[in-house]
Parts: sequence; structure tokens; C-alpha cells
Amino acid sequence: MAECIFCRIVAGEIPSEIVYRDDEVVAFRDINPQGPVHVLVIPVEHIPGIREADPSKNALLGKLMTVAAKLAEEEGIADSGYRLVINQGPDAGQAVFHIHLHLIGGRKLSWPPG
Ligand code: DGP
Repeated sequence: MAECIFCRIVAGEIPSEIVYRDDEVVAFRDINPQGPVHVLVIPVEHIPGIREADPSKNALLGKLMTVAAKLAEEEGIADSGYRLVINQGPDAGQAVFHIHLHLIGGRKLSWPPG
């Protein structure tokens, strides 16, 4: 989708610090980090949110998790811990309608989230 910010990041039209890329998944640092490590892991395919993801996307969605776990190792936060978050819809504050998994860590994270 030409107007989607994250599709444009995937296409290289908007600069970002990409930390992982393959044919299906791209990960890049969040522009507004909520911790020392804040990476967004997204599918190359434009899927607006988890609501639009049918079971044919199960493997792709699972891959977001395993890529995030690999990046957590590389970022040095696997032992200290981290949070994986998908914001879905208005109450969760979803701002970008291209599904993305937040990998946040490098500090103590409070619970429940705000
Ligand atoms: P969410 O609320 O879950 O939809 O979070 C969207 C995240 O996307 C937010 O943490 C900021 C980040 N973001 C928005 N625009 C850009 C951008 O142009 N570049 C990067 N790197 N991150 C962005």
C-alpha cells in the first residue's frame, strides 16, 4: 500500500535503522523508543492488524515472534527480559495500520501497562 508508512519503510522510501530483513519479515528501530531497545518487527505483506490476519497467516505471525526473540539475543536483552506487544485498535493506541510486534527491553517494565 503506497500510503502505508511501514510499507514505505520496507520499500526503502522512508529511511529507518533496519536490524533484520528477509523475504517475509523486516525489523527496524522505533522512531520513538520506549526503552533502550525498541524494535518493530513487521511482515513485508501489508496486513492492517491482528483482526485482519486469518489462520493462513499463522506461520508468518509466528515468525514475527521468533525473529523478535533472535533480535533480543543480539541486542543483549534476552537474559534481562523484554516485552513483545501488539497494539490492536483504538483502546490500545494503534497508530500504524500495518501489523507490527514491538520488542521493548533494556529497562524494568511495569505491569499492568498504562
Ligand atoms: P502502534 O501504537 O503500536 O501503532 O505503534 C506505532 C509505532 O511506530 C510507534 O511506536 C512509533 C513507530 N513509528 C511511526 N512512524 C515511524 C517511522 O516513520 N519510522 C519508525 N522507525 N518508527 C515509526
